[in-house]
Amino acid sequence: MQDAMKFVKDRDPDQKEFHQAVQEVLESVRPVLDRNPEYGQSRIIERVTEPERVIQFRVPWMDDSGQVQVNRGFRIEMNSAIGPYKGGLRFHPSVNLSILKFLAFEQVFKNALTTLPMGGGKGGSDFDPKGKSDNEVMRFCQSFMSELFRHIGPNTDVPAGDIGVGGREIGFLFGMYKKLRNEFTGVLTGKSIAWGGSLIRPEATGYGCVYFASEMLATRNDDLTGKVCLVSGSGNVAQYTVEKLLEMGAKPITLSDSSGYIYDEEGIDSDKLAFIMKLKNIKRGRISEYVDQYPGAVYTPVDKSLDHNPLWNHKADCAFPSATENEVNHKDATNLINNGIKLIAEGANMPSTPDAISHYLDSKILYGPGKAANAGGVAVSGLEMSQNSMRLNWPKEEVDNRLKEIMKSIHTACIGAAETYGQPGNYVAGANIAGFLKVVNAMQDQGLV
Ligand code: NDP
Ligand code: 2IT
Repeated sequence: MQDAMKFVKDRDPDQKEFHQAVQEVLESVRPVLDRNPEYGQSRIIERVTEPERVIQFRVPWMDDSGQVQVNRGFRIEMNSAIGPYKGGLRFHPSVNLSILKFLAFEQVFKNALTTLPMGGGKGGSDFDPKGKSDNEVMRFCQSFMSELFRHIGPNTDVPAGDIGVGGREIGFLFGMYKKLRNEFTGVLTGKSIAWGGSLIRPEATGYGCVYFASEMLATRNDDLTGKVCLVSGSGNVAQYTVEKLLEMGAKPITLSDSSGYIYDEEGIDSDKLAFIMKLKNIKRGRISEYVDQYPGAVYTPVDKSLDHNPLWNHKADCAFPSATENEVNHKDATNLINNGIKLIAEGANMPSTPDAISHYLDSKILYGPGKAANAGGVAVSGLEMSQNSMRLNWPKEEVDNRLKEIMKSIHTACIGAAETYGQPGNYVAGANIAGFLKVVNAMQDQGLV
């Protein structure tokens, strides 16, 4: 196993986020490899860590002032053993091969956990939609799709949203794909309900994460009623996490963006959430504006000189990191635990650093890693694909019930795999082992391809 990690690091020494994601999975699946020498013989680790295909391309576009801009576009087609490549597109200045390979690698096992037939992929661009006009975003999306279209398709690779890619961007991307291919197909998910989308897809990641948290709490005869919750981010995942928490009778007290966070001691109720949704999704404003509207709340700007994020240092029962990778470090984990946190459920991908995760596991709190807890988004994307294939739309209740069942079955799979491999209650080991087994067994069946 150390050889496999060395193989991965030597090949791409600079891809530290990718190494972090691989290291975590390898540590979890060690007992699986020990019990099943055939995986070593077929060099399954070296194969599963190597993308099937990496596409990188130039994305030229013209801004509103007539200047030519040049961004980079990517699509990592990581693994297609159990279905077409599936995973989001991220538009953020931090996007590079390491970030997208970590996300694609996580996606492979997450998608396997959903029980639906989806392989794993991820893509995006270093384009920053912040501060851009709708027309600039449209021109960028059209240029991006004018290359991506030749690599994707409803049975090949089905992208969706992620950071910086929501309904607006999916609309522009879909329009260009349709024009170039002269085909109306389910090639992207997260589409508007009026033209092929699924009900509950916008809500799915946040709702799913809260359903997963409820399942975890139920193992300790507990539930979300009255629980004080810390939520980070204020985008798609954070918003619908708060919405479902409120429905479950919990009390969310924080939200953030990359500039700072708000703390509302009285709780972010549904009126306040409606304000946030309008602020973030329509006005594309900043979370700091919350305190202008609700002066009882406190806004704290990011202070890069601190060794911790003060958002994670409020007394609370549950935490839902829902912004970005490595946003909870060891010091934050210590603060959370010292303040009596009972549960952490990750809406974001890899939001906790490896030493934060060790701390959670040592302290025996309930910890739901992203690839299990946030799988509801891609699960409903899978349901959108099914509906598109049938040319049907399921009612809201049906999609929501299927989402609930899927989150329940992911929870059961995690618990089962963790127990089988001697680590009861460890959802990291459980998620990694259950996802890994499904993917690598399919790879073994399909030969050396
Ligand atoms: P959005 O773009 O809707 O929102 C992202 C939020 O996170 C914003 O509040 C943003 O603040 C904040 N954020 C982004 N980057 C950083 C950063 N570097 N530092 C601090 N804050 C940051 O994205 P989503 O809500 O869709 O995604 C959030 C997380 O959830 C990501 O990790 C994503 O991979 C994951 N995820 C998303 C799924 C989905 O269906 N959308 C499914 C599963 C996981 P700002 O506006 O300042 O950038
Ligand atoms: O990280 C993720 O699972 C997503 N961004 C959703 C991917 C999808 O295809 O819906």
